[in-house]
This record gives sequence, structure tokens and C-alpha cells, in this order.
Amino acid sequence: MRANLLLPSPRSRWGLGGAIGLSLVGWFAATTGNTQPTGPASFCEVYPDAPACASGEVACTACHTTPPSLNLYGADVAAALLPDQERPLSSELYTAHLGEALLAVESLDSDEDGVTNLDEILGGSSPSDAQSTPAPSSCVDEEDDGWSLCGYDPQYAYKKVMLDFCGRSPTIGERQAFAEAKNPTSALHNALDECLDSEHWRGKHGRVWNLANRKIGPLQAIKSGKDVGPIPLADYDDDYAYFVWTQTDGRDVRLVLTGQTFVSARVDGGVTVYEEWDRTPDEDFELRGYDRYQAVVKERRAGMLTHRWFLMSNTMFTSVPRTTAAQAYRAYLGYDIALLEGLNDVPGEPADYDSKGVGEAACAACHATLDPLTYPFSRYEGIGGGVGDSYSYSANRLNGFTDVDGELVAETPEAGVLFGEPVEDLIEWAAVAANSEAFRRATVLDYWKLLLGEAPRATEQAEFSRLVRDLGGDHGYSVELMLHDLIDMEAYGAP
Ligand SMILES: [Ca+2]
Ligand SMILES: [Ca+2]
Repeated sequence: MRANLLLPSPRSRWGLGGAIGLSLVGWFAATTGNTQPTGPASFCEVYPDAPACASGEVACTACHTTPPSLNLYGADVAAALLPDQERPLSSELYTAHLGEALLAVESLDSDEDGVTNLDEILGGSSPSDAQSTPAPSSCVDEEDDGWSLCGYDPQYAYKKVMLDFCGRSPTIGERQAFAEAKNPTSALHNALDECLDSEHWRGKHGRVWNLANRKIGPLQAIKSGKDVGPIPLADYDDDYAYFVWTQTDGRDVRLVLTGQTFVSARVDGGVTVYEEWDRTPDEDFELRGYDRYQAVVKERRAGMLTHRWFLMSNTMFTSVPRTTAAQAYRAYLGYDIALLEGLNDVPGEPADYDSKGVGEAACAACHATLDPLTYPFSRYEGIGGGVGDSYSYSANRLNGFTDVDGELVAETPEAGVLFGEPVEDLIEWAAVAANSEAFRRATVLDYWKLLLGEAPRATEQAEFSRLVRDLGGDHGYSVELMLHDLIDMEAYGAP
């Protein structure tokens, strides 16, 4: 029965199968074109400051049109890669020699637009598209209307802080006061502190709240609680409230993945109040009823990864919930496996406990990463189907799937592997994730894009990398401290 209860097209929104299948056919058929899963990471080891590497790994489109077809640059790289060696190359040879091939084609102009491949890579344009060339520096060092066009401008930064964080332009009086401030830096940071408390920034449906849209994937039709939909299954207001709470008031942003309490949001006199709460599943059931209660016991909670909405909308009816793990990897760590990002093969995987055929060559590359990434999620119930209550933790959950997925599914381990590191369960998975550079990078990138409208440019890589590093150091994982640093950066305050 479980496969028949369909929700409003969630498959098409969240389903990975199609995308992975398509990409992987390309990936593997492409061995003649010398493509391997290690390519994107190797590229970024050679060009760590390339804008295309802002997320840690370059997209496969750096070398491909649609895999397996190589683009102009990819074709030059392939030709320069051990040209005397028989094809297809082994992955060892490929990995060992890709760097040399990249260097060998740096001085070429693959797309004949007059700019060398190296200048294009570092300048953030495509070495394979003649229409794409590095943007000329917009900085002309002269004064114009009192604005410094090059370098950081406190007046400009102040106006931007007011707009970005308070949602309004400063009044004439405020601008005057800022211009006359003895210490513009501290005036700027005072303004930021005030605006960080504004409804525009941290209120219900404010900017931080909306930053969670892609992570949560709200669907009003199946929402429970306030603004209930026709088929109430879970209340994503829990997820939004929890997210905003982790991002504000100096809290440790790692709680997104590691916290074991919940948060509610209520609007009191026009101000959104976030309140942490901690109830057992039974207590929450008593208080909020079947369609809203959070069913995972405290010691098995891993922040937003075990919230009811997340399990409902991702795990749904599956035994080995790959979509859930893929969404966690993409939403919180910045790696989209469907785009062949963040691949770390685990030897012996995929074992294919649920008999989905993922061991076949066309699937194996992604699933050697994705499946061990997924096992720790397999003990959390989705929509019915297992052995316990929906959205709860059940150690022997997979026993409830042997009739559908075969006897072997019950052998699926709970232990898995994330970033090459073995983890016993989802609690350890979440800890490894929360302490990773990938998580810091994804967190900073969210705010960078929110405030600057795009990923870091070539010239901004150093500032971006500093924020990623300091979030785990000087900022003590506080988003607000990170933002205080961000508004001091040239990327933010140079008009
Ligand atoms: Ca070129
Ligand atoms: Ca170009």
C-alpha cells in the first residue's frame, strides 16, 4: 500500500533517480573522454582560488557540455592527458596525471576568445565559451559624488546594512548622524546589531526564515498546524523556527544538525518570539496531537535532520532513504550528488541491500558515496511502512520492509561513512557534518549570496575563505559574529 499514497508531486521535486541516472551514464560512458569522479576535486586542488571552486568542487560542466560530451576546454584537457597511453585510462592514471594535463593547457585559448584558459579560470569566465570572458574591473579610482568608487566606503556600507538587515533606507537624520559619527566603524556595527533584531531580518517570513526554503521545501498542501493544508502530515513551522533560532543571538550554528530540542515561533505585538522546547514524543503528542507531534526520542535527535517534516518529505515510503541523505548533503553541506559533487567512494559499496540495482556500472559511482551516506538515516521512520510510529526512531525498522524490498534489506547496517569517516549512527553523522569545512562553507555561502546576490567572485575568494575559516574559529560558530566580519569586507562595502 505504501507506494500508492502519493503526495502532490514530491517525486519530481525531490527525486534523485532520474538526475543521477542521467549524469552517471555520462560519467561512465565518458571513460573514453577521460572523466572520473575524482576530476572535480582534482581541478580545485590545482585552482583553489578559482570562482568555479567556491563550493569546494567544480561542476562537471567545467569539462563537459552534457556528459559524456566534452566541451572545448575539456577536449583540450583530455588530449593533453597522457596522450600516448591507451584509452580508457585507469582511474589511478587519470587521478595521478590530471593535474599535469590541466597545467599543460593553461596557455591555450580553447574557445578562441582571446583569453587564455588560465586567465578565464582565475577570472571566473568559461574557457569553453567564447561569449564568456572575465569581467573587466569596474573599479575606476576617482571620486564621484563623494563616493569612493574603489575600496571600502563606510557610508555605502551603512546604507546597505540598513537595507539588507533592517529592510529600509536610513532617514536623512540617520545618515547625517552616521556621517558625523566619531567612530564610523562602531556606528556601523551598532546599526548592524540593531538590525539583526529587526523583524525584517529574523522575524517570521523574514530574510533568515526564507533562507531555509531550499532546505525545508515547504508544501502547504500537506502542512499541519497553522495554515493547515488538505492532507496534514507535518508542520514545517517547527523547522523554520528552529532554523532561525540557530542562526540568531550568537547561537552555535552547528545546532542545525546536532541540536536535540525544538523551537516554536509566535508573534507577540508584531515581534516574533522564538522559544525552545523539549518534550518527549508522548508529551508532544498530548499537547499538539497526532498530525504535529515530533516523534523521535531525544537521544536520537540530530537537529533538523530528524524533524518530522524532513523525514516525512524525504524518507516518505523508502526503506533505505537515499533521497533523505542526498537532501541533507545538498542542503546543509553544499554537495549535490546528482551533479556529481562531493563523491567519496567507499570500497565495497554500494552493497544494494534493498535490491534496487544500484551496483550496476551506471549507478555505482554515485551510490558508492550515497549509500553509505544513507545507512544512518535508515532507522528513522518515514510515512508508515516500518515497525514503529511514523517519523520515530526504530532500531529494527528495516524488518518492516522485507516483504517489499527482500530479506536482505533487514541486513542494512546503521553505521555509514561521511567524508570518508566511519560513523556509527546519525548522531555521529551529524557531528562529523557539523564540524566539517563543507558545513561552514555552505553556511557562509548562503549568507554571501543573500547579501551580495551571487557566489564569491575571483577577487573575493580570499575574503570568503577567511569567513569560512573564522566561522569555526574566532566567530565560535556564531552567524551574527560572522556577519559582523562580512560587513567590514571590501566585497560588501565597496560600491
Ligand atoms: Ca578563452
Ligand atoms: Ca571564454
